[in-house]
Amino acid sequence: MIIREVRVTPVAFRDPPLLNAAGVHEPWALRTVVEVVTDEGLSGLGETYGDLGHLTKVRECAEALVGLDVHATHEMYARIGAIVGDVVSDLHGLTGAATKEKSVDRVFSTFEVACLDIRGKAAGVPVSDLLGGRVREAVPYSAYLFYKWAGHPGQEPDRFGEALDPAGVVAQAAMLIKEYGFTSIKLKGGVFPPEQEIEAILALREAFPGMPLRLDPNAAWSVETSIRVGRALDGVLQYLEDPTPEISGMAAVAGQVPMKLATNMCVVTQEHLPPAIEQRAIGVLLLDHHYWGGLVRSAQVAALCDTFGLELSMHSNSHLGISLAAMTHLAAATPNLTHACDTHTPWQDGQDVVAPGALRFEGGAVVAPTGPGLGVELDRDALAAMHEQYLTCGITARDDTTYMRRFEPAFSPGRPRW
Ligand code: GKR
Ligand code: MG
Repeated sequence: MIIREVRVTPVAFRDPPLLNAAGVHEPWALRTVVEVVTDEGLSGLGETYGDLGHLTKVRECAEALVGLDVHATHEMYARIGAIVGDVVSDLHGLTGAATKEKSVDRVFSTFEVACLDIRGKAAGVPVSDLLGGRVREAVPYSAYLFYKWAGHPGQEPDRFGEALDPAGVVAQAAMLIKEYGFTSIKLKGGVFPPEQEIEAILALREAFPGMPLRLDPNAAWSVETSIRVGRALDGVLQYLEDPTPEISGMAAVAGQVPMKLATNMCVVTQEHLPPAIEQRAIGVLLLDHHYWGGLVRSAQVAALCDTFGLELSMHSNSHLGISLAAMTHLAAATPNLTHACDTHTPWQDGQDVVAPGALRFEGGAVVAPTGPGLGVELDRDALAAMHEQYLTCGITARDDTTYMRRFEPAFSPGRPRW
């Protein structure tokens, strides 16, 4: 099955004003949709970041893959590595520092997923079968809470409402749990002084007794602050995610707090694993196939984590249904991915490039598609409309900090901040 054509389409969709350590989400989030078409007429889908620097590399690589067999992933990785060349950074740093390896992995991932979609379709099996087969029929996701403004400044409030204090956070959790049935909760922190975020977590525990809780300040705290917060939340948190920057900082916290530390910031490529394991910096790794080099490489990292006794969860950024399908296939086929995964799906509020119906939440879990490939199909009208939004929205790269500074000119995203 030879690649005959690769279509690359950047899209934009509305995003609420979600707050984080880097600033606040802009009114539009960007993604790139990739369609790989073979000589036999089969096509496969991938989804990746939409930032212009990354998109440019995806476009260059798309041309270089024409003529390659969809099974030739080593050759594909080599060609992409030669083209990506240098480090391609993002502006927010919320998934850790960019490295050359990570830049290549980020571009490769989307093509790899599209090729697995094709291979699944050709064999008549779901992508999860190509990853070893499903060990769970549905993949649990967590209610991913954000502090947020009522609406973007100058616009009408959105339907999610304001969440700037414990009561607002609890109300948001209740809404997401009612709509999706989630059975665990993650709060994005690093927005307010840690004492206020501790209060929010305690309010969640009171409102949802027994439900696993996580807090993720995206490395906004010093080692001392992280230890203080970790001890204050003894017995309350399932895990504490990226309290402080760097493997060495996480290692200094890890031995001093009662709960496990998780990361999607200090361990983001293969080269980070040996020092993190040696220094016992983390107990949980958040996988993300978008920057861990696709589904097969993520499965290999999962096996390595099993060897070294690291637990697994899954990271997300604002995404659409192709990514949700890929995440679900990976999680369904990864035995040691036992924590509920993150997803931004509720914040997209029904906007999607995939035809409705293929992916559904039941009791907070997405039922793993059982049809051939990823099990999702493009909604071409939606794709065209979202591409038009990309062309007119005026955003070419996610920049939470600059957007925040429009409203709070003195805002500083320095990490650690507290
Ligand atoms: O969407 O603002 C956000 C999140 O903060 C995201 O960008 C992070 O990468 O979800 C992520 C995380 O767990 O760090
Ligand atoms: Mg995180």
